[in-house]
Amino acid sequence: MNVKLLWNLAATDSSNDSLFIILLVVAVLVGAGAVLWSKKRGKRPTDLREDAEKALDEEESEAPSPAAKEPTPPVVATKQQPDVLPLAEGKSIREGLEKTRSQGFVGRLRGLFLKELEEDLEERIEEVLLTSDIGIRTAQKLMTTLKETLGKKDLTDRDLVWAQLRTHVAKLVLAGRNPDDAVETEHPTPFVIAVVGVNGTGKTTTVGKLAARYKAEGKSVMLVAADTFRAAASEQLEIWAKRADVSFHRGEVEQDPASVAFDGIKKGLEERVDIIMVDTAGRLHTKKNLLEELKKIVKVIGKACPGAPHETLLVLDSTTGQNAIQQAEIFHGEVGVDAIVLTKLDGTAKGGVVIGICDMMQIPVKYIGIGEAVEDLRPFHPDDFVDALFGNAD
Ligand SMILES: Nc1nc2c(ncn2[C@@H]2O[C@H](COP(=O)(O)OP(=O)(O)O)[C@@H](O)[C@H]2O)c(=O)[nH]1
Ligand SMILES: [Mg+2]
Repeated sequence: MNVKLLWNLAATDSSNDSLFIILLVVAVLVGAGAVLWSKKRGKRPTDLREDAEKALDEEESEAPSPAAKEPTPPVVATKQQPDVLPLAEGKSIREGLEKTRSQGFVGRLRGLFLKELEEDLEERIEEVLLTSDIGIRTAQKLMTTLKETLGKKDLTDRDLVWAQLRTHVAKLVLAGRNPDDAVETEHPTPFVIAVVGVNGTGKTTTVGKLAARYKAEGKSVMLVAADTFRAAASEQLEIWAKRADVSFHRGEVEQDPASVAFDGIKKGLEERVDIIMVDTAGRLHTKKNLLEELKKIVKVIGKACPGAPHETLLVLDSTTGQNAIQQAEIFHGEVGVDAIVLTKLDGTAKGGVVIGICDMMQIPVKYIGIGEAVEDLRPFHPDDFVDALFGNAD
């Protein structure tokens, strides 16, 4: 429509109606023009800004990031972690064994002697030993030796009985130890340790604590998370690796645990670490196929590094008492166990199980766990153990 025509119309017709129509037409024309202009020029400024931001985002996500250029290496470099755990002195072995000392068989024996001496003391001692967590066979052995070394009369002599018990227990817990153990021997490098045991016994915690211990001794360590059943298990080990400032290898989700162990050991060989520890899943000893899988892991470890594992460490939870002995028998039968770690002695009065395990298995107990802190995993020294239990009879 012509603007001049409109103007003439307004000029010739002075009525309000025509003025309203003219204004309406002008408004429509201006609006349509604006829309056309905006279409021609592009989008609204706010749209444009949003689009620009989106494009930038896309560009960023498409640009090869440094991480995307190379596949993320499975080994987590932990060198930059500053919070390396120092090995504090921690509680004493005696404090860690307090429950066994006061409430367990040692406490019960002590109780017998604190009371008025009873006629049937011999039977009472026997009863305490037989119902303790030492285990029946070991308890019988202890009782027989006591009777042989002490006459009936001496069995009522508190100091004599105590001294004899201490001597015999000290002999039992030496079982399986090589007299040369005290001598520093040359280990192959890397020294590969397979850590096995039932779920929840404390394998991962033990691996973490050992890593911190080895690191404090100046050794380089690689931890391998071959427990692929739960993602949380690998994460738990990774946290320990970071805290101890050691290398770590985990597999892909649902990767075969044996192949994770293989890759981890190869990685450890490449990094030339001193010690490689393979943490495994809690193979329920009652499930045959799971034990078969554990055997496969052990075999594959040997393929990755001939002669490995140089040590198969069985972790047992001492709070399970006699069950721990049963587990030891089964694991030893299936994969062969070189040394035992008995955890959670701080939380139980069943510390007598250490004596039963040593006697029944004739495998050295190498470490004991007396708490959750890093320093609470202690090398097992038979003398200290016996001292902590029987020392200062009062
Ligand atoms: N009190 C105490 N707790 C421990 C000890 N060793 C391990 N634990 C705890 O036992 C639980 C199970 O340990 P974990 O290492 O996950 O067992 P895994 O399933 O065998 O790997 C964790 O809560 C640990 O902190 C110990 O010596 N004393
Ligand atoms: Mg675990």
